[in-house]
Amino acid sequence: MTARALNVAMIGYGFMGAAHSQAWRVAPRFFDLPRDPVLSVIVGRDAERVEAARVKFGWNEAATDWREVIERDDIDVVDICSPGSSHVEIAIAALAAGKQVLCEKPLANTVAEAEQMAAAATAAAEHGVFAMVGFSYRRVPAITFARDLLASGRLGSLRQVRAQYLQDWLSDAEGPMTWRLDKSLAGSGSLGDIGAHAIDAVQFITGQSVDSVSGILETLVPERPLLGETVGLGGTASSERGKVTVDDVALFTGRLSGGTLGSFEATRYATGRKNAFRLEFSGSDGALSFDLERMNELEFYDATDPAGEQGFRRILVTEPEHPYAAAWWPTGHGLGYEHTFSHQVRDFVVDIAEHRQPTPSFQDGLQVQRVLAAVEASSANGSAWTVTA
Ligand code: SOE
Repeated sequence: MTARALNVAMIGYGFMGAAHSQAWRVAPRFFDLPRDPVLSVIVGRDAERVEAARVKFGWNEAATDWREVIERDDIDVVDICSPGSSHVEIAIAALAAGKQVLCEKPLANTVAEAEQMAAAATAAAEHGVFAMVGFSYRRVPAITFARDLLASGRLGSLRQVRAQYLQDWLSDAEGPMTWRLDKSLAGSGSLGDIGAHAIDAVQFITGQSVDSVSGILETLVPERPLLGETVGLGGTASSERGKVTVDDVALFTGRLSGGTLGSFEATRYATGRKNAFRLEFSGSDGALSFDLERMNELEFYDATDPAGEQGFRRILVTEPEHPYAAAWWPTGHGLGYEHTFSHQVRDFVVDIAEHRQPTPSFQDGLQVQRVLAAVEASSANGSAWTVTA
């Protein structure tokens, strides 16, 4: 039997628009889905550029007014891939119009916006209309598997967590401005863009929430050449300079609800580190270590092994019994960044078809937003610093 069509409208066509387009296209080819996603409408403000994106990413129609699109009866899902400043308005309007919503992370630019979104999502869920936030790394098989190992008690009691998200694409101080460096569009810098992933992954894997933090934020390069265009990662530089209004580096410590201590670092200035999202969990009976630059592997240390045989073992997370792996390639052939978005589509479609709240919910997104705000507050009031006597 052919699955009923699920008509998707996607707002935005930059980096995330490309990743989500691929996922909507590919997920139903590898997973048996209860609904069949149709790439119906791609939406952007610039008619010419959104039409070019439509052709490139394979959408049926292009449109420039998201308000008109979300009112259409033939649209089932609204997928928000535009900058953070637009999330609150689009998500709330889409939920009110009865559309299932997938929204890129971080959920919003402020806690107040995230609270409004979470309230709208709670109200909509009562009518079978659901909202999910796109913390796609939860769907890296090794990360899901780390969560499973921890939940099964293999690490004993968890004592410490280390999370680092290291990139270097801003390390050239003459690199151009992008919307990601403008607080009014992005909300924050490394903190919200990649630190949010670290917070979500730690909370997801440990099942604990980050309840208090002490942090410092720093902007290393305060001005950059302006771009001819403001949205997207590319563009041509002009001779004018724009002010960077977000953090470049975020460092913080956190206490988790179960008593575990965490240290966190998010930076786009880690020279030589391209997309090193590293997580380490130390427990009384074992430890786990992950690095997104080697995303098919999970290192596991079993402290109950005989002393002479102890050491981190490298698990290739590509066996059919590993999360998501059976749908793809034979053992050992490996997955990449884009697969996480296909897994996200798979889980989202299954949950909404079964009238179940998908995770992470907007409430989960709000929790991450509260942590981001707490780090900002801690940095602003300087409480992280004690001057050496
Ligand atoms: C998307 O999930 C995302 O967080 C991007 O917004 C970041 O810029 C990227 O580097 C990691 O993935």
